Amino acid sequence: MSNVAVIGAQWGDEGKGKIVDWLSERADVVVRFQGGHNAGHTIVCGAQTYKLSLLPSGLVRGKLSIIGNGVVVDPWALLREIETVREQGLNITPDKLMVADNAALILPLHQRIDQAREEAKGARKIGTTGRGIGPAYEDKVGRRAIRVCDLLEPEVLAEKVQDLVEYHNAFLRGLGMEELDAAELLAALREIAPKLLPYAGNVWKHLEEARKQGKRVLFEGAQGTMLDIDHGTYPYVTSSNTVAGQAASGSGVGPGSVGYVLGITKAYTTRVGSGPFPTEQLNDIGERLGQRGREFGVVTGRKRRCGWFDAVMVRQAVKVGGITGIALTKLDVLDGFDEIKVCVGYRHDGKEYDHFPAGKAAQAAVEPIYESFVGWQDSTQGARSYKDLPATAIKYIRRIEELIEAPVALLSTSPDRDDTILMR
Ligand code: 2SA
Ligand code: MG
Repeated sequence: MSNVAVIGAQWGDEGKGKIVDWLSERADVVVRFQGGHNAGHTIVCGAQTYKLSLLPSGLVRGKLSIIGNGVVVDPWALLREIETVREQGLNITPDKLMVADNAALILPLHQRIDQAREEAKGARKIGTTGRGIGPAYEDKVGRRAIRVCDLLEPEVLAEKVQDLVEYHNAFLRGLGMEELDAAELLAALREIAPKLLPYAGNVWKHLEEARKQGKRVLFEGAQGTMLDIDHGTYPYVTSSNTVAGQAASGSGVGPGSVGYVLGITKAYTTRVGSGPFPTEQLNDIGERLGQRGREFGVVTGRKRRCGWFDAVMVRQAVKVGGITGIALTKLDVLDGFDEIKVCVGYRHDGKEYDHFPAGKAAQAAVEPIYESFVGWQDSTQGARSYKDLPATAIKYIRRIEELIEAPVALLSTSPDRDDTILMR
């Protein structure tokens, strides 16, 4: 196996955690390259269920796990998560976990701004996870962020904290909100520094060493392509690039090192938060998908919106992200439906579209064009071989492959890692 990048091909929650876990057995290093503790990966490992947010899933299998420079790191959340999984029996030490010294930090002020903005927007909110992701990336791109390495340089840290607080206080004053106290923030950072710094390291050099030694790297994506800051349903997106290209710049390797790009997609569609969702089913079908699929957010517990599989959207994710093959998850949630629908195009303003238009109004207004399938009554849950699948389910999978123009390489038939069928 070459290196592999695992990428969400929808709006997140496609079941990446399980697939990453399945693949991490064959990998030497697992790397997160974007997002932060807004991600939620559920990993079922024997009797234990781990709910990871910021930690790379490879830790569950004792693999060297890396948080790359493309991730925004909340050091308090990271240490809390390390504590939680320690209590579940995972021993996390600096020789198993490395955090890029050039990664930007999420600070308490970012979370405060994120939540205050969402509240102010009311019905027009993005539906963020409230973890401070957007404001932290804004500071990074604005060249003001505090980075992990700043914790090693006391004078630089003090100066940067002062500048950052002045910048934000100008806004907070304007909004009549309580201003930030630079001394307080500096003290909090100095306090957390000795707990975080043992994990800090030079990630790109480490990955170069791994490459020379022929080690296999697994890049673990979070969220999904339709939440990508450029390619997603802007502005209802997260604040990072979620596509495979980001695996390179978000960890410090060349694009050629990313290897096989495995896109993960559910056999239907879900999204959390606001924004367009052409195939959403605000009816019994959506309810049934949500119940059977246990569609609740890992981080926030929010109920996910549910609808039919959107082949146009996934095809777009395949193209913009260079997806080599697909892992199709949660097929069993469709068991027992008499009829199953798949979106194969959109209609808007008297025109037909074979892609998701970029405009906000157009994205909200497109009407899906459906192809209808006969469902299957047998259970596909836990199937471990292709020949165990009903003929109509196979037909559904084959048609999806045609529509999205990518092969289904893996089929996941339950949260259990062993219930995974290698299709080709
Ligand atoms: P943010 O917090 O700024 O990244 O939110 C912006 C949008 O991105 C969506 N988003 C997600 N969508 C699905 N899953 C995510 N992770 C958690 C999970 C979510 C949870 O895996 O279950 O627990 O609610 C995730 N993270 C961000 C978010 O809904 C906004 O639409
Ligand atoms: Mg998730």
